[in-house]
Amino acid sequence: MYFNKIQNPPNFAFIPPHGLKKNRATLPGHKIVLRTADLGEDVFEISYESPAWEYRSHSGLDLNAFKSPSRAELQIAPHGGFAIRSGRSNLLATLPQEAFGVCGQSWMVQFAPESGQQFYGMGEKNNGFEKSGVRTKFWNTDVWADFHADAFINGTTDPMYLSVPYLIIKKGNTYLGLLVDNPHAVYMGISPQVSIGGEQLKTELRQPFFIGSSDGTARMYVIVGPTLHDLTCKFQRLVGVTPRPPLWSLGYQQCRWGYQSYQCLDNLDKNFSKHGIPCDGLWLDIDYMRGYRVFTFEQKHFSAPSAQIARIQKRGRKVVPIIDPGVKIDPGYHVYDSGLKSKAYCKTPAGKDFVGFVWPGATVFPDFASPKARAWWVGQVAQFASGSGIQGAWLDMNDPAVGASELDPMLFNGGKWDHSSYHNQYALGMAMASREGFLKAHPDKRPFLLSRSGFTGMSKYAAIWTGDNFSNDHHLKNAVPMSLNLALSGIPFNGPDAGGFGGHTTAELMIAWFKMQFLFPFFRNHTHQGCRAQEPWAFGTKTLGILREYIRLRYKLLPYLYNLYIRHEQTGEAILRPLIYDFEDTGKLPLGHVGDQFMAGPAIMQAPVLSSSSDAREVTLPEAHWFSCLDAKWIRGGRKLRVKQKARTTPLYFREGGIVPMQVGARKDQKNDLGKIELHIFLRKDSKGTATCRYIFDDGESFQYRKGGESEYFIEAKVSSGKLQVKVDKLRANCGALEVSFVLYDGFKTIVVNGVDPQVHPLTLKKGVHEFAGSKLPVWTTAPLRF
Ligand code: NBV
Repeated sequence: MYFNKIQNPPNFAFIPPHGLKKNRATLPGHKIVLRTADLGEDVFEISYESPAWEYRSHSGLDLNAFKSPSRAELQIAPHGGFAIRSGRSNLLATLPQEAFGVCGQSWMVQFAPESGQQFYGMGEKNNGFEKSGVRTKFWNTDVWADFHADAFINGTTDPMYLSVPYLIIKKGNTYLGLLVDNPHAVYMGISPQVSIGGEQLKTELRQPFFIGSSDGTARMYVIVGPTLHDLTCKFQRLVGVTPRPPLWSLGYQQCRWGYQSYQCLDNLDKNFSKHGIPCDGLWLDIDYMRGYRVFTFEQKHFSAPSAQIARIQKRGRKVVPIIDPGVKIDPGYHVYDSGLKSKAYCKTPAGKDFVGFVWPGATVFPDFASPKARAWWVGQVAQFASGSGIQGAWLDMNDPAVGASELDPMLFNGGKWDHSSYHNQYALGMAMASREGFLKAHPDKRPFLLSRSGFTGMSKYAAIWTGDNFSNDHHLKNAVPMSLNLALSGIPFNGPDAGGFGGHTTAELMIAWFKMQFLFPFFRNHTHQGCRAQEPWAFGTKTLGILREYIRLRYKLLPYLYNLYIRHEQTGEAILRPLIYDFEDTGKLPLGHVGDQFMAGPAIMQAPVLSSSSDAREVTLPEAHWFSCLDAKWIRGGRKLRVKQKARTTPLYFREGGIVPMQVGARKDQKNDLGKIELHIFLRKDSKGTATCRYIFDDGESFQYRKGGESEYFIEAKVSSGKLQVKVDKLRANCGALEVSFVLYDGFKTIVVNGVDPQVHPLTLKKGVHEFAGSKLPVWTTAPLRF
């Protein structure tokens, strides 16, 4: 498979003008039937069907998620193309000729380009934040095995491990989404330049943009936002939201290829305690297994796995082992034997078990497309999880990685499905079955899974890390746009390996990386075996101090972060988001290309310095007032500014109107009490409008919240005649009462809480200094109150 070439429109036969009659058309090799549906809320299904194509997507879209009627309209044209219109404006239209075509089993849809359009999404890609000019394929790769080292060291590989064929089209402040619900190798050409031998050919006209796939039903969904926020919520509801994760998975995670034994875990645990660094997860890479046999422990590394894991977990850190799908061919090894008995492995066209070559040597692969094989895997995971007491796992090599074997002969669903119809969904099937296995083992514990590969709908089952990156500035720079586009593509819980996986990192890079990633949805430090030590204490005292500061800061902000996840499950809202998600793109201050800054939720903006050798950058501050942590004061937005950070500081901004729940004091370990918080209110004495916050807390680990087992408060704050008026509404307190102290960022004389409630008046405000992100912020604080 060529990864870097996609289909060329001139090779396609398109439905001719007036070629669509009663939604039917004939094309070489295909009798096309066009089926459309308005799913409500401006979500439309468009499906070109042919007896030559199958629909084998396991994305599990929720087509009933949309209740209210659409305002926009889908119109079908006589040449088989379509348009989405709202009132009198055309939001999206296929080309007026040559809209839908085929070339053998491949199909293509061409769209009319419009000036001013910009493009985003595309899941996990190395091709920048905005996608104009991109030519790309969606085919899960095992990046280090499939590309030359130059490409993966420099961060130019495409495609990568995960495929979500989803394109976001922006025009002004209107956003549309286009999801191709097709598991084969989908491709997109976003008005690509024509080139030969690396030279671009000059073309006068703007090229159309097109999408298509190598095979399978041409089914797609068009969603009208109109805002990026609304679009993301609808898209996420269509593909399924990430269920509320266990609190521990939001904490800092420590990993390394080489952590393999109880001894390693014990040492790590002691070091984190000694250095006063909170850390929730200690990860085990492949060497904990007996000869890389999945679902086993090497006896000399773990003499009593369940007791030893229990000992570490009792100290407050979870143990997270890697699980690879490849099963060693080894008669007598219980997993291999039972899989054989259950006919659980992928077949070749000759009906043999498909063999690849991975860590354990000759290996067979579970056939996740087959319900029976999935049920077998569920059982294996459940047994492993209940036997060892683990509550989460790391699913690697599920691209699937099969070593140097050609993939074509690896068939699915009992040998009935060709490779390309399930390849991109292999990790999805593995994640589905693994989650079910964990739930079977621990029915009232929220499992946490991290996966390398994935497909549309993946976030219902697992978080994603962006695979094997490198410890260099290219990967540091790629991380923000990649995670932002993942977040917009329905994969909210994601993050890169902090510090970089391949190559030796440096203290400077670690500092830049931690400052960038400490508020990412997922925060795990990981490195390759043989690379220099990458634990926070491995770089001397000064660096330790800075890395520790940013890890502690994540824990300080954990109540805020956790509530972003809660909100995500309720509405589909993104956690990490680009500026265009929260702000209008005005002609005065264009935001469409700002992919090196981000919002973490609605109230915090980070503009990290994405270089290990610089301390300055340009920041785009959208129109608003911002409390700048760098300057320790309020500054005006609506402009670009040049900023300079110090060794311990970073360009971090709170947006006016935000109320940010934080834990109390500096966090020196991973113990959390979400019922005792500080509410940081970002209002100035002359602020207009109301700041609001819905704060929810629960036990952080069980499913009781689904039966009302949580406490929920609604907080409102506004300035009136120089006083700060705060209202705290207790909606339910099923997880206990809330203790709050208020922290203000302007010198208010008075704060009035819940009107004239005598129980809480008079309230005194104490002027002080809040040490935060390396700065000393002037604050005014109240004593704690109970609600
Ligand atoms: O299990 C070893 C590594 C793992 O550390 C890494 O995070 C994965 O992405 N694994 C890949 C296999 C070997 C890669 C060269």
